[in-house]
Amino acid sequence: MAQRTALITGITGQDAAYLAKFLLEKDYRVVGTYRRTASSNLWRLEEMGVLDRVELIPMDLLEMTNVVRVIQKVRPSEVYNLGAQSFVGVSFEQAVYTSQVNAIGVCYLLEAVRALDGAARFYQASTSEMFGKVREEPQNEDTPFYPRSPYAVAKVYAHYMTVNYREAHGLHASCGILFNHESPLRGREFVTRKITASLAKIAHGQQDVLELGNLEAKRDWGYAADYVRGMWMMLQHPHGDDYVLATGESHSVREFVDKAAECAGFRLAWEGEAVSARGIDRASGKTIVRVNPDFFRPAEVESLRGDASKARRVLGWQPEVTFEQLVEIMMRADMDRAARGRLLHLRF
Ligand code: NAP
Ligand code: G4F
Repeated sequence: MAQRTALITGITGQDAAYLAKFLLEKDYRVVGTYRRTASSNLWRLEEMGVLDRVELIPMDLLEMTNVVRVIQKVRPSEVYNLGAQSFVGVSFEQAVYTSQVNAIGVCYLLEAVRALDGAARFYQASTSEMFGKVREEPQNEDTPFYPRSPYAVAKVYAHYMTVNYREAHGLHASCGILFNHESPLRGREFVTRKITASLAKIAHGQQDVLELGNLEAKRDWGYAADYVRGMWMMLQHPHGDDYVLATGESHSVREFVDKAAECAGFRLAWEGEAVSARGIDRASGKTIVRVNPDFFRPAEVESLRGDASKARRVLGWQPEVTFEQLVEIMMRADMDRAARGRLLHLRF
């Protein structure tokens, strides 16, 4: 069989690093697109040991001519659209930009695939954020959407546009409605990585306190490596379709903190309620976790829990890493980084 070519947008991101490694192991030619920036941000590909095996090509989802030329030049057999302004918090302040990248950018890409010959299989990174103010629990492919942020609204547009190109133009296009998935390669602005990096720094005497927003928000957290396998499985199925990928378990931010603190060698006692809540290290009596209202969102997604039974039934997909294992993996990686002085002090 001829070698398959996968084009991954957003190659500098978390998922792309795991997906690139996964596809290279299956002998794909992997081409990754990145935005031109003043400083290099290829550290994730380097950590995965694949930097020199991925072909890199500059592409911005905001520039339609660029998108079209990249598709024509690479002639991919599979396109994984992972590029996005992916941070929900920022989308409230950058609603227009987020819409242009996460919604219109996807339309450019779908048009480019259609114009080539429509043969490339297409994966769109849809999200559990689309369920927002949830209408039922757990959420599956038939649960109505109720997006609660500009990020999620833009993703709903991209989701239905992908469905429409499948139905109207016959593209092999699939949407993965992925619940939160994390790893040691997660961006530091997301709550899980913020927790593990900060607790590691506190354990190594490099930081005093971890400040968080809504401790009661609940998410269905899985491991990124499990989820990129699911993306690939969707494109191997004879027909494009939409699938939820999730663990089926939901945990609060507070539970994540408790488990991570335990892995970092702390035992926390909680005092106070809501914005006055504090996590106190039982051994030293010091407050190491507190709430800062600046980290609350104008509209919150309170609780998400996914039902991935369709992906299990049709694709044979299921997650392998549990919540407890995920926290351990992330905490171990950040303790190691902190020990080597590799974690900058960031305040977001
Ligand atoms: P991530 O680490 O934030 O990576 C996002 C990637 O998109 C980065 O490479 C980023 O480049 C790129 N990007 C941003 N703006 C772009 C633009 N204008 N043109 C081209 N590329 C652009 O996100 P992730 O966690 O890997 O997630 C991958 C995808 O899945 C995203 O679409 C996200 O919305 C979606 N998703 C993620 C999760 C999750 O829990 N991780 C769940 C559901 C859906 P820079 O490095 O230059 O910023
Ligand atoms: O880690 P988060 O920023 O992730 P969020 O908003 O769930 O979005 C992530 O998952 C989505 C899938 O559902 C993706 F589509 C999206 O691209 C991204 O990868 O926040 C998780 C929860 C929120 O409820 C937030 O309010 O944690 C709460 N939280 C509490 N304190 C905090 C903080 N979030 C952040 N980032 N920082 C805090 O200090």
